[in-house]
Amino acid sequence: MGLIKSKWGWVCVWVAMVNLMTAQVSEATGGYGLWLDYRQVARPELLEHYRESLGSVWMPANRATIGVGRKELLAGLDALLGGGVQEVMDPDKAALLVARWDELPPGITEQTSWEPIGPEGFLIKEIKTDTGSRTVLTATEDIGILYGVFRLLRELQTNRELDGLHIADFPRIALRMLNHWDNLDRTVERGYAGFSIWNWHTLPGYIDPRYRDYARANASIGINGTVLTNVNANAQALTPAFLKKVQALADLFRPYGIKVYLTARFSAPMELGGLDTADPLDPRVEAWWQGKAREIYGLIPDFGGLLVKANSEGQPGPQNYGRTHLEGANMLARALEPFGGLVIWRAFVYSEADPTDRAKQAFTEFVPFNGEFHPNVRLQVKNGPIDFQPREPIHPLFGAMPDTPMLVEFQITKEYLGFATHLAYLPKLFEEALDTNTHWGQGLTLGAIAEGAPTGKRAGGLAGVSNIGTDLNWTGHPFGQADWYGFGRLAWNPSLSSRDIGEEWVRMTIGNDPQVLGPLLEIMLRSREAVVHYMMPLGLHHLFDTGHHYGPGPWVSDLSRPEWNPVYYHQADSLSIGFDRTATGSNALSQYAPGFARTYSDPETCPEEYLLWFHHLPWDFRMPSGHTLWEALGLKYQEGVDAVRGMLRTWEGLEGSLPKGLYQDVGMRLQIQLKEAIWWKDACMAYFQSHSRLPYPEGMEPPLHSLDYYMSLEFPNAPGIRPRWD
Ligand code: BDP
Repeated sequence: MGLIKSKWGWVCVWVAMVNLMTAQVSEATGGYGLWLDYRQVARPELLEHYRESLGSVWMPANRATIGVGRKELLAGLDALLGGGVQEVMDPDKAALLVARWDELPPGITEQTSWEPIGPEGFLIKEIKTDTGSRTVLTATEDIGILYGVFRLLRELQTNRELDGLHIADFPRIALRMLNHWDNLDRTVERGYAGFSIWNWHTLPGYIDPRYRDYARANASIGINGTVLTNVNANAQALTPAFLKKVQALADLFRPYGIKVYLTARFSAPMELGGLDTADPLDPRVEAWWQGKAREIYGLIPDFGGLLVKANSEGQPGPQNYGRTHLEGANMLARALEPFGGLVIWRAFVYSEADPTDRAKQAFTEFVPFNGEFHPNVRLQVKNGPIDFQPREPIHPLFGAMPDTPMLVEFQITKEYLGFATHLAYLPKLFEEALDTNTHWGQGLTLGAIAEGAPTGKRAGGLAGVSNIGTDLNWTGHPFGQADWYGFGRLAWNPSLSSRDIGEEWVRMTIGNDPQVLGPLLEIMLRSREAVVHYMMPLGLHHLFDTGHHYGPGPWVSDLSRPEWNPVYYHQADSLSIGFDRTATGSNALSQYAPGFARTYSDPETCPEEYLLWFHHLPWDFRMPSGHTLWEALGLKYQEGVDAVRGMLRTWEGLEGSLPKGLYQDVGMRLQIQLKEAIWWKDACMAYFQSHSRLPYPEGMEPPLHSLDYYMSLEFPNAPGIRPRWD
C-alpha cells in the first residue's frame, strides 16, 4: 500500500487528546478497558505498514452511529499506531475511506465493487488507485460501518497482515442479546461481579459514563439487544417513572445499535393496573397491556420487546387462570405487534405439581404449540433441559418445533461453574452446544436454530445471562471478560471456534506475545472440562448445595420439591447411581430425534460425558477403559483436580510476563479454585462412598475430611443466595 500524506489539522489534536485520556483511564483501572484498550502495535514492521495504510482517514457522514464509529476509529487508530493519525476532508488524500456505500465517491465505488453481504454487514477492502493503494470500509447501513470499524481495529490489535485485505462479514444471528438478571434494588440474581450497573435511583438525570462504555463494549462484539431487568420480574419496571429511566438508557444505546428490552411480570395488570385478574383472555387485561405498549413506544419508538418467565419457579403466568403459555404469549404479542415489538417467552418451565422428570416437562408443555405463536413471539430455550449445568445434553425442544423461531439461552454468569472465582472458559461450552446436531431436519445444529434455519427466516437469536456488574473489571474474574466477549462473537457467528475466539481475546486484552498466548490459551481451553470433572463428571448433574449453589451438596434431600434436591438427580444407592432417562426410566430420550436418541440409549454406546445423565448403572458397570463405574468416577474427579493443578503451574510459569496486578489476581483465584476442586472431589466421593461402600480407587487422593465435616459446612454469606427455591 502506498503512503498518502495530508496536513495536520485540528482534528488530529483532538484525536491525540482522546487517546491520551483513554490510555490513562484504562491503565489506572485494572481491566476496565476490557478488550478495547488499544495499545501501540509492538512489531515495528507491522506498525510501519499500518501507518502507511491507515494513517489518514476520510469519514464524512456525521449521523449518530457514524459519529460513534468515527470517534472509535480515530482514537483507536491513533493509539494503535502511536499517534499522528489524521482525519482528512478530501477523499483523494485519504489512505482509509469510511462511508456508507451510497456516500462513497463514484470513482471509489467503481473500484471497490459491492458484493452482496448480509444484513448489518460490512466490507473492508484494499483497492488500487492511481495514487496508490487505499482501504475502503463500507456498508449499506450505518450500523454496518460501526461493526466494520471495530473489526478493522481488531485486525490491528491482533496483529494481522493487511496486504490484500478483503473482509466481508455480517452477523448470522438476528437477535444477539444480553439478559441482565438485575433487580431494581441493584442486587443481581446470580451475579458475582458486584451490583447491577443500572443505578435506577439516579436515572434518568444522572448518566453514569459506564453506561456508554457498556454500549461501546457490546457494540464491539455485535450485541444488539439488552434485557435490563431480572426474569424474576418486578412490575415496578413498567411504571411511568421507571419507563423514563429506561428511555434514557435506550437513547444512549441507540447509536450503538442496541435495543432495550424489559422483563414483564405477568400479573402487572393487577399490581399496576388495579385489575382483579391477569387472565390473558380477559379483554380488560389485554386492553391494559395494549395501553402499556402504547406508553412504552411513545417514549422508546424502537423498544425491543418483553421477555417473560411465566409459571416457573413461582412467577405468575397464564396457567394461574387455566390458560396456556400459547394464550399468554399471543395476548402480549398482539399488544406489541402494532409497534414492531417482540415477546420473548421462556421455555424454562417445570412444575411442582408434575411428578414427571423435570428434563421432560418443557417439551410436553410447548411442542403442541409449534407454529401457533404469533409471528412476533420467540421462544427462548436454555441450552440444556435442566439448568445451565457444567455439562448438559441439548434441550429436546431444539429442532422439535421447526415452525417456531427460537433463541438459544446460555448463562454467562457462572452460577454453576464456580462463580467468579473459578476460571472456566465458557465459549468452549457454548461451542459444544451450538455445534450439536439435533438429528432433526438435515442435521440441524443449535447454531443453525439460532440463525433461524428451520423457520426459513432470520428470526432466531442467542441470549446470554450477563456476568456484568459494578466490579472495576466488569466481570469479577478477569477471564470472565472472555466469556462475555466469546458469547458476543458466537452470537455474531455460531460457527466460529472457541479457540480462535480465545486467541482474539488474549491478543486484544493481554497481548500478542506468543510466549504468553500459548500458555494462556492452554489454560482457557482445558478449564471448562476441568470444572465438569471436579464438580460432576460422567453426566452427573445438579449436585449443588441449596440456595446459593456454592459448593457440593449431593446429600441434600429435604427440600419441599423433589426436583430441588440433588438426590433426585443422582439417585445413588448401595447398588447403583444415575438417572434412567431411557425407556425403562423416564424415557426423556424419546423426546429427541431418533438419530440422537439411538446413540444415548445404550450405556455401551452412550458417550461417557452423558452416561449418568441418561442411565442408572451399577457401581461395578464396566467402562470402556476397563475400570468399574465406581473407579472411573473417582478417577474423573481426580482428573479435574489434576487439571487445575496443571492450570496453576502453567499460570505460575507466566510470572514476570504478565502485568503484575493480573498475575496476582488470577493466581489467587486459581489457588482457591484448586482448594475448591479438591473440596468437590472429596465431598462428593465421601458421600457416594457412603452408598457404594467401596474402597477409593487407586490413583484417587482420598478425602481429607469425613463426610460429616463436608455436610456441616455452611455459607451464609455466599453471593446470590435465594431462599425462595433450590
Ligand atoms: C436458575 C437460577 C434462578 C433463575 C432461573 C431462571 O438458579 O435463580 O431464576 O434459573 O433461569 O438457574 O429463571
